[in-house]
Amino acid sequence: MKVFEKFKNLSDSLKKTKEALSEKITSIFSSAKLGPGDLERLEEALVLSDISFQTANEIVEGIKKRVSKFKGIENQQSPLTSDIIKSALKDEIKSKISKDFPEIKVNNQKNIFLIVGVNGVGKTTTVGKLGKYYTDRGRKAIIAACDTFRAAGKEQLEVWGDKTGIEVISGKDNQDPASVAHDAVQKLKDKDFNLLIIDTAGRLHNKKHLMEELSKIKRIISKTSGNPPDETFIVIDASLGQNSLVQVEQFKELIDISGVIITKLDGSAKGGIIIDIIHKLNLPVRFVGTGESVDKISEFSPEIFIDSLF
Ligand SMILES: Nc1nc2c(ncn2[C@@H]2O[C@H](COP(=O)(O)OP(=O)(O)OP(=O)(O)O)[C@@H](O)[C@H]2O)c(=O)[nH]1
Ligand SMILES: [Mg+2]
Repeated sequence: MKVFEKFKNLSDSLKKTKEALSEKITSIFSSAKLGPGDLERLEEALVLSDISFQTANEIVEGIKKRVSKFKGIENQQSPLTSDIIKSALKDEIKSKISKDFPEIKVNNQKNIFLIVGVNGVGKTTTVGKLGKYYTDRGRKAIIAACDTFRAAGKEQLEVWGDKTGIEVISGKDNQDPASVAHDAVQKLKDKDFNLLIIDTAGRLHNKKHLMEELSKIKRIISKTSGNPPDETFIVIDASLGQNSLVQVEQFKELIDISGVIITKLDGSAKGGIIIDIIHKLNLPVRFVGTGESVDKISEFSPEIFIDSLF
């Protein structure tokens, strides 16, 4: 496998975020030499690009530290060039998102991924895409429809099964989703499969019974397979910006989340939240959804992210 195939479409899907960000910062960097208010304006521009106030502030403070000659800006002696500030900005963001996270847990074992998140963010689509992604890379994947709550929840996943040729484990309408999870894990154990990806119904953190249902699914997975899911990925919709950050925080309080998948990056200018997810929430961003069709998924790379934005 060529390395860059893992990151197919990542750069393209950041186009809107890049345009929005550069539109906001270009005027700041348009003069060759920067004046005293420029870093304040830069901070505002970062906030407008859906980076949280706290992180934007830290980035600007970091730039000040990086640029040893910064005093020159403040008293307007030997002012810094925009190139220096731009490269300090890039380095500062890079340092915030380049963390030593472990690899995604796909190994020689039979692995299980649980996919969670609020309504409509792109969970089912992502399960279909991930099934294909890993099948293309030699895994023997099955997918399970544990959304027995929404009418047509399982049919939607079955369509993905038809599209990709991947077997779908599903139950009856309104069947306890934990029992579907049990059947799926049993199939993973008994048959020649080595990756199970489980779709779940959309839910809000404040719906207590739905969150308990999720805990039950996790418990049944652990009991049936002997281990908790290898990965529990929360899916968020990039177009919701900082709101999706709140969703991750709320889910994180109730269940263990091991990584984040960001969908609809192709249609959003709010890719700046990626910085907060990694820096503030200390969670890896594992995949991004870059369109509706089956191959529109990419692994995430901090280096490509930075290089695409600046
Ligand atoms: N442009 C774009 N659209 C996406 C992407 N991922 C999902 N979608 C669209 O988002 C919509 C919702 O996707 P679903 O997969 O049904 O979302 P869900 O989270 O399973 O929804 P519920 O099960 O109702 O909670 C669909 O129209 C998808 O085609 C993406 O990466 N890019
Ligand atoms: Mg769904």
